[in-house]
Amino acid sequence: MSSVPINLSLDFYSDSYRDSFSRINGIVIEGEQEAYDNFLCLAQLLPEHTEELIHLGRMEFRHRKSFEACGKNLKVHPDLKFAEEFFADLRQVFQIAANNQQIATCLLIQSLVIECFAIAAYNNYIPVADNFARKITESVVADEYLHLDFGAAWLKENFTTFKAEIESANHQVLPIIWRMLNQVEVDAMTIGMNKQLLIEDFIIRYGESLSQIGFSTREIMRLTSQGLGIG
Ligand code: PL3
Ligand code: FE2
Ligand code: FE2
Repeated sequence: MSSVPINLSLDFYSDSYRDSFSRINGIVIEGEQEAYDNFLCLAQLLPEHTEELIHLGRMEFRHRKSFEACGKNLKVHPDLKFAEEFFADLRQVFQIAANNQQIATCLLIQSLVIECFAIAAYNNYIPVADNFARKITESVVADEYLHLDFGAAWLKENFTTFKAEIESANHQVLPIIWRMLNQVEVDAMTIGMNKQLLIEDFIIRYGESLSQIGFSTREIMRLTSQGLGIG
């Protein structure tokens, strides 16, 4: 894969680029912070994996710092207020599940859905990023695969017990993800990303993970089209 920007006319210092980047940068900083909080919460819910989950959480904290550096490099202030609202619904679903000790739901949200969303977004951003952010994002995305693997392995091992819970969590969360994607579409386009590719990459990666944990192709079609308006 070539790393030449698709959109050669991107000006990383233009007002419109920096305006959109302030929201995107806020989203990834807040997203990494929430991922950190979620892994620490999971560390308490899964005593036999506490150490590993704290380790994964610490990576998220470093990701936050790394993306803060990307904003500073472009002299952009991340719009954290926007970002907090952006994640509010997803955070609420996670917190309710955590309070009810619904481990499978929490893992599906953080380790599958959010990580697949992040991997799709970061991989789409890398070819159009400035040099500084590209290197950082490449190293961040390598970590995100580990976070995805953790959840996929646990859900696979406990698939029969939690199949119905996983389906209901998917049902609750995917419409929120599509809404978030629509909300970020214009800013993502301004920084050179492509919404269609982002959606495709998310569906492919998420579908592959669902297959890995035990769902059939037909079930995956139903699960991934949930809330897309075709399911
Ligand atoms: C999990 O480790 C992190 C969760 C972060 C979620 C980020 C979602 C990104 C949404 C679309 C913006 C992509 C732009 C990427 C630029 C760095
Ligand atoms: Fe991360
Ligand atoms: Fe992660």
